[in-house]
Amino acid sequence: MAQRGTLGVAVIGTGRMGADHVRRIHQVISGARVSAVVDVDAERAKRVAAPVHGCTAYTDPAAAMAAADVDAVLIASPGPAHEATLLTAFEHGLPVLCEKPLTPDAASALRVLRAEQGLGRRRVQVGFMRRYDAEYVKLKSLLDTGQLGRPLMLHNRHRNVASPPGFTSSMLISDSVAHETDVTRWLLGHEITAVTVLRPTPSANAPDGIQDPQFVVFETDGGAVVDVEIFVNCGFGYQVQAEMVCERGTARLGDGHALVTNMAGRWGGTIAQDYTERFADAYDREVQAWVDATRRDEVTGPSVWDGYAAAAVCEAGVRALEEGGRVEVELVDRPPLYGTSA
Ligand code: NAD
Ligand code: ISE
Repeated sequence: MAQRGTLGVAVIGTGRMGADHVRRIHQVISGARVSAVVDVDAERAKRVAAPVHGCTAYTDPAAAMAAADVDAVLIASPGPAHEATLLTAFEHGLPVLCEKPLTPDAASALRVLRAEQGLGRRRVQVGFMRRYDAEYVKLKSLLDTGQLGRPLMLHNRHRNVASPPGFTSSMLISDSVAHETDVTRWLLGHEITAVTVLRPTPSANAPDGIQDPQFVVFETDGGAVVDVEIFVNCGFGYQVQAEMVCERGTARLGDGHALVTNMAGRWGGTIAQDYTERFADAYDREVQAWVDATRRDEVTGPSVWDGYAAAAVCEAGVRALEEGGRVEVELVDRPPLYGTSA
């Protein structure tokens, strides 16, 4: 397949992630340029567009998608706005990189899936960037060699310094544990079948009324058990760690031992403070992979099926949090468009 010229990208949503992706496309990766930015906040869109030569600021996603210099769309608006933007992109025949979550619930994710199925081809890469993180990629490769044997358990720790304003107890699952639903499915190649959420006494540092931390347990259709400690007001740093326990050994990532210092009778290192620092390389590789595939007229990486499955697991997780007990995950049959493996 012949490679297209430089891809004109419309970045929709210019908040924390959107502005970072604009910088990345403008300054870090190759093969694409930011030809449009869109934000319902006109001033913010103009501010983000200003340093980028040839970039037009819009407030209406549909207007940007109709522009002649827009070949592809990167969605970084909040989750509830994704469905409408995805469906408009489909109408315009545009390829999409959509930040996680695909949509905030399983019903809307399924509508997107059915719409993409109706196109008869994949159009969307979902922004589960951990699949592009060097450590996760190494862990996946090791598991795929079979040297460690069959995976039995996966322990995850996911800690943020502080939750942003408006963050709710259910968002610890739908916004944060969404990542662990994806890495679980991807690393193990299993679907998650049931979710249980345990609720320790909230940290005194959590905003009033927020159930933080939570301890989430997944069961999978391959017989594995997976736990996730999610703690979004830990105060000390941004930490994502995982240990896979297999029949013949274990493998662990995220200890952050890149640079160890010895000083004044102590040894140690630093802890990243947020995701833009911890996963900077992963975001770069994710967006470069999307641009490269799009220029070959291909779609790779996490699919709408993966986004739908994550939404269904998170929905079960939120019910488990609110009602207690073990909640089974309901999934429709996987359409052939999305292959056979998580
Ligand atoms: P944010 O609130 O900082 O920014 C969202 C921006 O979108 C705001 O500027 C807002 O005005 C704008 N907006 C709202 N509705 C819009 C619409 N309909 N059309 C266009 N613009 C609209 O949010 P954020 O933290 O940047 O999160 C954006 C997305 O990125 C979310 O889906 C979030 O889950 C995801 N995210 C992913 C990661 C990751 O690690 N992959 C990290 C953080 C956020
Ligand atoms: C945020 O939206 C992300 O996706 C981050 O990666 C995650 O660590 C954080 O908990 C979410 O709120």
